[in-house]
Amino acid sequence: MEYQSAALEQFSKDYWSKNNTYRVENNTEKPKYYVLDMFPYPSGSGLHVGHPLGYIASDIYARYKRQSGFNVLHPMGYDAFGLPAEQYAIQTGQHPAKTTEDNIARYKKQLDSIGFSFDWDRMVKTSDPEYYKWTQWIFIQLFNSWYAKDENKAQPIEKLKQIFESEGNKGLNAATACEQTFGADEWNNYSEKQQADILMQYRLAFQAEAMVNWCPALGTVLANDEVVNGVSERGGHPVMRKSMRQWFLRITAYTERLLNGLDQLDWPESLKEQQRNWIGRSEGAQAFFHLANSNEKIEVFTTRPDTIFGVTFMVLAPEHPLVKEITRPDQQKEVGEYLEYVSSRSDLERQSEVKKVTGAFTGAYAVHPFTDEKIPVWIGEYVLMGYGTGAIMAVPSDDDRDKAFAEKFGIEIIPVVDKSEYPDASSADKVGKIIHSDFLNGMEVPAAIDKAISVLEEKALGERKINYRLKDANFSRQRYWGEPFPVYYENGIAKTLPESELPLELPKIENYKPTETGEPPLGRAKDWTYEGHPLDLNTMPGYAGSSWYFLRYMNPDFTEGPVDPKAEQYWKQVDFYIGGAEHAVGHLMYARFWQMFLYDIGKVSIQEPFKKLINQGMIQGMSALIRSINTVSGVTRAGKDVDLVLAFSHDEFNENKKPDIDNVKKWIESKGYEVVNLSSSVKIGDYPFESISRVRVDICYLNSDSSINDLVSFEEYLTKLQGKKVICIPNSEGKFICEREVEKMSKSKFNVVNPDDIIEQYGADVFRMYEMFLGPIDVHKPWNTQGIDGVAKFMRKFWRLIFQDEKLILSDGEASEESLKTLHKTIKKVREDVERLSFNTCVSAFMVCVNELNDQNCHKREILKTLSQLIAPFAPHTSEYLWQEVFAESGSVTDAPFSDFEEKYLKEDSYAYPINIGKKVRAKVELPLDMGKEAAEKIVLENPDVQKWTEGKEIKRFVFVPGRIVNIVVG
Ligand code: ANZ
Repeated sequence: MEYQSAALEQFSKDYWSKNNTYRVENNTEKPKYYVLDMFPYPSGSGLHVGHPLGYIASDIYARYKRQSGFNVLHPMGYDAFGLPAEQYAIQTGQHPAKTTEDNIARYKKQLDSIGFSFDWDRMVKTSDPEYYKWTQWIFIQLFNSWYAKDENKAQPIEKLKQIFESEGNKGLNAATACEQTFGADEWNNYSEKQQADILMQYRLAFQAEAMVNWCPALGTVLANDEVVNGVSERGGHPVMRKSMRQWFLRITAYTERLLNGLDQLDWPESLKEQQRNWIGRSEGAQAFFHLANSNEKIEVFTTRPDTIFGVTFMVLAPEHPLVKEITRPDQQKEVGEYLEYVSSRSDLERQSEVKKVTGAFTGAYAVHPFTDEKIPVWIGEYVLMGYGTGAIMAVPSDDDRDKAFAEKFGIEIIPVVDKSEYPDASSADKVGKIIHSDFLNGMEVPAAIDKAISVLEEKALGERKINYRLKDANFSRQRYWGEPFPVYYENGIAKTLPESELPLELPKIENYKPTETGEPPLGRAKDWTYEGHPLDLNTMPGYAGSSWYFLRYMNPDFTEGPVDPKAEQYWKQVDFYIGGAEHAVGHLMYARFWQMFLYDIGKVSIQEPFKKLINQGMIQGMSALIRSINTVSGVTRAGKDVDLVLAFSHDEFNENKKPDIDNVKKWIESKGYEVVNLSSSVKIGDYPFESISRVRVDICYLNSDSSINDLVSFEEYLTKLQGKKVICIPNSEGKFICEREVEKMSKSKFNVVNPDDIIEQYGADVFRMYEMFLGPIDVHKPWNTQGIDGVAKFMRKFWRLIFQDEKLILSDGEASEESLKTLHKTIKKVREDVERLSFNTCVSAFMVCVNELNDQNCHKREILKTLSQLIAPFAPHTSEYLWQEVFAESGSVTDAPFSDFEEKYLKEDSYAYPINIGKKVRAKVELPLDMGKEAAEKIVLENPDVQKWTEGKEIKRFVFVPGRIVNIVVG
């Protein structure tokens, strides 16, 4: 029989589902291995060929590990809460749960058709109440915890209350925004509300008033990483800054652990660097500058306290609370106008437009702590309120932005670091000798930094300080389709529901928009109360459910908590995680943070969730384009002028070739039009290129060589697309070729390839192999259907080693030495390449192997059985069928051991000697490795390729280096 993928796939799928092949047990003696994919958000448009790339790679690895004797957990689920389903609900009235269910059903079907070894019994769905019950539970634990810096871990809030009752908060080393200090008596005399407000400032899940990213079009607050270039990542709507009371998670308590943990992880260095930058640790000092004629002082954060004698002005962020207070009356107007201007600017614009220097003088002066000089205080947009203290000491000699500011506003510049010994150093390099700086003079920068800090500390003018860029994570959305907060308000005090009330399920509402009074959609729910108290109206953001899903897969049916401790003891952490690079600082940071918190409260035994991680590259689309021009006149039908669009085959009309007028005429006339004076009408031949339109067309009309499959329907399609009759002008062979361009794969670019179509045409195993064959897993690469035929041909060739004309042609008996060599060298290569996740080179190795076996006319059962075992992780359907039906093995190939190689077959006994003639390699001659010089000389000199270069010449010398090279010196 010919290679018929559909039949093989059916056979294997039936077997797998009947035998629960992919069910994974927790109780086994086998060593464990946990392979995880980033679970998808089930969007309305289904999977395109880019999505499964990572899943195929992880599936190959999971299958390889399983065949190598591991108990492999390889689960899949859905990140099912999120905005698109809700936007769709607003437009159509359909409940997001229904949309989500429909999309999931489609995803499941698509995923199943690719033959993944997922254990679907472990599927989790973040929107399932049985799942989000535990997301809410974790939130409650965060709410009921605070961070003790001395113990360096989360602690129960009850313990904090006891501390406050007996000692107050003086000397308490906790992660908190609370600046107020109190003793035990004071605490005990506070009202319940006052106590609740203080505790709120210590909780790991807390509420606070804060400037947030408000997106009016989406009606919600967005996290920083959901805002790209001032617009929402989803939908591209404008985002503005607004002060609101919000839920936050105190991720900043974990900064040092998040930073230090990175060192042990086997992640790409670039990804770790992104996390380090996001955390943004800076060492320096916090210092105070008193204001002249005032009791107020300005607190600054600086990484360069050594430059303090170079401070010639100070800059406050425009939003700094002191601005109002210190601005002198004669500067009110200017400052007011400046504040107005700044309110229109996003943080991003303020930071990125470095060349734009703006500011205003407040009229106030500070006093230099060491020189007592008066220093003008300015406001400027380049100082951000959200970083450090929102105020800086400006040192124009050593900071570029301060320098630009000083130059623009005519402020003095005092050089304080002599960098003459470091001619290539920039001011950011922290090198040089301190000058004009009193007690720091003559010191090198690093020593001067230390000295400056100790003097500041001695004089109580400042202290050593480490600053982080990382901010507490905003955790509330004013949306419907997310986890409700298990929180109610009793006399204005936020309280969490008892565990017995979980899950707090999303209420049914008629309309998913915010209410008329601007409340979130949950404001529309009837009786949204707990024991008569109002429930919180916010829902959790998308990253809530995805911050711990990998733990739930370990035992999704566990009813006593989010994570089954026994299962966790066994699976511990994800050994290998694969997913998109876009989650570098969002999901991967939050998931690490939640894991560390769960570790602190004793729910997991390991601090880092993902031991090894790789990012798969993006598969780009190959857009198809045509060039078209409008005819204005010169073409008629039934005596009347008509307006046509001419679309050209790319090889007929491109940057280098102008269309052939006779060919154009021929095609127009063949469609029943009359060409009266075409060249004058459209000036083909000297047509200016600017007025040609390049139009993207749907790639579904294209063959794999970019030609159009059915020109008649393509013309109809173009006519519809352009709203005018389009005539296609093919090349001289009657073929119409489209131009191709590599772009992001997207519906709007008509370049989306659906895996279903590929699988239908070529089969799932060819699809899997082809995705891997496209290139190294972690690089971006275009989807180029051209190569798929090669992979399909390879599969057919493999098949024909076993079947020919409906008949099995396997032979028993011993395989030749040559075939054994081919096989074992392939096993070695595939083993090594799978281990280093180089799947594309594995596919090439299979191709080479099949070609060699074919050349050797090898149909040996022994060889082909081992080969199908080896190829099983890549082409599981085909292998399963062969394993059971042809090789008559019992059980699944999934459990057959991964083939091993024997060293004895890897030894080469011949070598293709490069033959150097006149200092150039002119030929290659294969000789046995044990052959001596004399015999070799004879064979080499008789070789026709060699003779071409030696004919008529004298052989002066024949140099033979065994196993390396032959050198022939001719005269
Ligand atoms: C004086 C100075 C002299 C500074 C010098 C730099 C160089 P990183 O490394 O990113 O932490 N800065 C502090 N808070 C700021 C804010 N809210 N907005 C804008 N800039 C701010 O940068 C810390 C440095 O950035 C600080 O050290 C401060 O300028 C500035 F030769 O102080 B420096």
